[in-house]
Amino acid sequence: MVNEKRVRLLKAGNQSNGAVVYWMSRDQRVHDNWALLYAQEKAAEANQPLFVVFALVNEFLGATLRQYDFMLKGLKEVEVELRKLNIPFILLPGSPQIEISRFVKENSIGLLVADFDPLKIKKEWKKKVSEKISVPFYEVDAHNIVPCWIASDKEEFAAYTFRPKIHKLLPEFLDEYPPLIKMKDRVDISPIDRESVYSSLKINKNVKPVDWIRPGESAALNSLSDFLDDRLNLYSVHRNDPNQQAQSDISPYLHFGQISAQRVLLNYRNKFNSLNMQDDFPEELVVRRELADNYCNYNENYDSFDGFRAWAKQTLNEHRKDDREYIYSLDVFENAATHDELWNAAQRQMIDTGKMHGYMRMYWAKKILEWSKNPEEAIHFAIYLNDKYELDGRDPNGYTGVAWSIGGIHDRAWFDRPVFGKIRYMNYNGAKKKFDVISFIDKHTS
Ligand code: FO1
Repeated sequence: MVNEKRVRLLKAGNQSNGAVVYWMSRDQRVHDNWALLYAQEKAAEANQPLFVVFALVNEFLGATLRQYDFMLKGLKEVEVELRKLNIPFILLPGSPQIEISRFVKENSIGLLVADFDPLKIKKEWKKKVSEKISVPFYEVDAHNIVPCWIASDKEEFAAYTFRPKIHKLLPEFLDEYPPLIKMKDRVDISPIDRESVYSSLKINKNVKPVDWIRPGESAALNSLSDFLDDRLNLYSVHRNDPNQQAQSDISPYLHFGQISAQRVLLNYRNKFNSLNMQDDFPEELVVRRELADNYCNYNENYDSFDGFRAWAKQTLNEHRKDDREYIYSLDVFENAATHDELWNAAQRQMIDTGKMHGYMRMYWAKKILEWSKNPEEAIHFAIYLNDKYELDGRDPNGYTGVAWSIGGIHDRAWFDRPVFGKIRYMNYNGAKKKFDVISFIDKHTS
């Protein structure tokens, strides 16, 4: 059974005598998916068929061919895997508020389940769908281990205020997933004409797909076991060294929901037969990631200057008129053409691989603050570039990372200095103390 605390009713309604639909969006996987498990429970209770639908939008927050390629290959695997369980998967191109509500009506669907997502665009989609349907509409947090609304009912100040809440609740929610069961009868639906759907996408095709990572649920599980078996010790020692392949590299899979953080933590715990939440990896995977969902869920200005805390706004405002040694346009940043070879190398790594190293992301964003006309422009540039080139762009983690770097969200005030004010400063010399910047630059200088 799915823990009821993972579920909340978005819209009441009378469940009619029809199939149950899981509207898949954030959690694009078949196994380890609480939203799909809950939808199957409801279908079994009502003795009704179960459909999974995915509303495919033409352009999602600036996503390019790079991200759509990764996502669509993952969805292909979802469709094949669901068919083995007699669960039809339907791709609905177009705007979700129209397509989902139309699907519910035309197929006299009896109940609708969606997965949780703190982003504004997703809340808007759900609001519009709620207004057009009259059947019960549930939302399940299939992304977080501790459901976002259970972990905290407000915007948290920092990791140290949030961590104890997560640690206390984790035992209740870190439970094993039940298996998805095969539905008894096949429901045949017209196969998806993928080619026409894909060709109708109006996306920027200049940002090419990457080839270093295989998309999809099974590749995600393989990548996890490789990491746990071969690279975990490297991670704890070298995770902040951009020259080592020491990061887990599962963030693209987590972003598209091709693997669940709960599966990752369960496998991590099984490997050690115990779970020490003080370790770096669980801290990053659970506390930091759920804190990002908390920030985006409870602060609708998560992607702008207005979302910053009063102290940060004040200090940045005090320094608006400071001399900027360099001021770069978006074009100069995008083309990695600043005066700083380290910054340029990080930008090229992101353009070439779709994944900038975690340590470099902080340096990269903070330098955009230092070399932009004002903080608003810095945030815009950082989000634009991150979402255009990162595989895991358009994610609460990304917005929170930019807000931390440029607006000190979840960080404390530091010593006052030009441009940054009390926002934590990072510079080339600091990076040089941490890792071999010359070889990082050589590696990423085309
Ligand atoms: N979610 C959808 O429901 N439909 C889409 O067509 C869609 C496209 C898309 C493209 C790039 C990307 O990074 C994310 C995309 N998402 C889409 C959302 C994604 O599934 C995640 O829910 C959010 O980006 C993270 O919260």
